[in-house]
Amino acid sequence: MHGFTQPTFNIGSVMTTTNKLLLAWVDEVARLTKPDRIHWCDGSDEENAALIEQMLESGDLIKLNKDTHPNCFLHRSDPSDVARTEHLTFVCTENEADAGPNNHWMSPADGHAKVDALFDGAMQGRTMYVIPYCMGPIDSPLARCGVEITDSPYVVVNMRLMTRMGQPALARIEREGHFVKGLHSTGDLSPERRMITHFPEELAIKSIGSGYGGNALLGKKCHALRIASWQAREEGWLAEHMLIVGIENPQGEVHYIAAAFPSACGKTNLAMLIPPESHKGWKVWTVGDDICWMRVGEDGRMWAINPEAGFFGVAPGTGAKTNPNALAMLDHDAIFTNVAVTDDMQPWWEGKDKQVPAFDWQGRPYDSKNGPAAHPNSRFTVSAKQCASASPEMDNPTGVPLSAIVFGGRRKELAPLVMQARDWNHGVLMGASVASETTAAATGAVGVVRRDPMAMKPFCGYNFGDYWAHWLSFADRSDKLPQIFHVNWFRQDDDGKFLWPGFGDNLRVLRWVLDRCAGRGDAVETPVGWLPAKGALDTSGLNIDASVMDELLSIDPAAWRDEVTAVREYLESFGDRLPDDLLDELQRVEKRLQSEAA
Ligand code: GTP
Ligand code: SPV
Ligand code: MN
Repeated sequence: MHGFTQPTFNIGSVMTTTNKLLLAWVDEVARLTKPDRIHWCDGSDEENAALIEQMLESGDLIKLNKDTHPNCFLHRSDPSDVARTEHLTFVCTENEADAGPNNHWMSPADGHAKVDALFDGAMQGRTMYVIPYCMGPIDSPLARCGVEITDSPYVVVNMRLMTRMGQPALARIEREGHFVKGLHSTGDLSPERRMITHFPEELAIKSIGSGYGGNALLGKKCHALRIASWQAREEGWLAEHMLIVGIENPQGEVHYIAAAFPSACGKTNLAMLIPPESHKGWKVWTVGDDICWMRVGEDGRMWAINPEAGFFGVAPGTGAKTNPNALAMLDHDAIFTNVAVTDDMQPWWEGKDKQVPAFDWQGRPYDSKNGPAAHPNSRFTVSAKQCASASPEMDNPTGVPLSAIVFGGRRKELAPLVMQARDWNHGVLMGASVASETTAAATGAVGVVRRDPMAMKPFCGYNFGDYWAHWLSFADRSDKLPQIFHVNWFRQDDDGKFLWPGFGDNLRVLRWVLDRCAGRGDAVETPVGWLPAKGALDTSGLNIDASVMDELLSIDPAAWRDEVTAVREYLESFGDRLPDDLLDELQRVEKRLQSEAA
């Protein structure tokens, strides 16, 4: 006997629910996890203030300088809990092949048994928070609701910034009668007792042992990508690891682009870019910086929404030159995780400014011998409303129409600055072939090239073979699909210096992309795709050698033949789930590369 008594519910004044499913699930979870209290989150300012007060007292949050950064707080996570842990992330499907070789698999029975054993009594002495949330504009047919149960007040205050959380979400859940169930506990933070499990057939998530980002804010990667990608396949849409950005030209026309880059490879930066000096009259609108849900509309175009309401962005590298829009939104009402602080308690990270850090991300007096002051995966959480470039379309229930889809990776070599796919199927192959150097966003080695198809390697909730077949199926649904491109901002010279200035100057590349979508923009054909013709990319006002541009905008057929061999080996590892059309497409690229050699 645990001496367990039914906790008192604080429903009543503001929050209550008539949804029997939700009540029964909350009750079932309470019986398993045995919290001292249950709190239904309404998302109000008062609730948020009380939680922050409580975390300041417990030391979970540290107040930052109230003059330079009003309402900003620092959270230092456990030093063993600073990034997503992909080796502890599981997709639990009845049939192993449905999860695919791209996921760690467990049977649902095994998954539940293992994770429930860890949840048994996990919330003793703690408060259990029930967080109803909506991913996407609250009145959008593309939006989907979930409920996260957690014992972490840090998760509650982050979910409030990242999602539409509280009463309106609960009202929608009651109207619709269904929701994604996400159960989370920080447990004892021991990596040995950490598991992030997904049950797509039950629309359920159970995550324990981590308080960090994508492991704990279940609306984000767990729901909006792993579970949603599964739902999207069943329902005929796409849930992707993509930013959404609107590009306004001097004539006042706005065109939208969605772009998939792996974690810490430039989505937030591209979504908020500020045009270079030479680009008077251009403006960039941020619709989303991490996740995109899209479907073909009645007009045949691809329509996209950002299911999130805030940004959980990489801090290091965010500076006045690189991403001024991001820097400006971080001087009030923001939560920082694992950044350093100056002696007057301003948040600090490498690349921010010339100030000197006093304490590092672990709270130790800063000493360069201990490595960077801010953790390389330190992050900020902030409401999207604080972004100066936030698009008014962010709340549009129908979303925005996409002109282009861009894939990309972080590659020192090989991949040119930009190339265009010949058609949709070739574009799907381009996406499926993406490789990128690993970053600090996940635990493990950094800088190792790995395949990261569509930037979804850690996030696709089902077999990649089926996923590519789903992508290919869109070719039959419409003849007005976006054009597909591939970019690489990260080419380096022999000294490890970036060849392309990146950041604001990436607009030059997006302009060529949009020109191509409009049937303009000069291009040359290569075996792997269309590249900008000489002079087609506007480099006015840019101090860059012609020889560097040549290097960025050419391909090395011999290196690409090796690449394509590696791509074939990778794709074939998906066996009979690999769609024939994708292999046919690959074969066409191989043939073109061979005839180049002949
Ligand atoms: P997640 O939030 O992990 O999904 O990452 P993200 O794709 O949004 O990456 P983000 O924009 O935060 O960029 C990650 C790192 O790449 C930061 O340190 C940036 O400064 C750096 N970066 C972004 N864009 C560029 C670029 O165009 N060139 C170079 N050299 N670095 C860039
Ligand atoms: C990523 O790793 O791609 C992120 C951060 O955007 S997390 O929320 O931790 O997934
Ligand atoms: Mn991401």
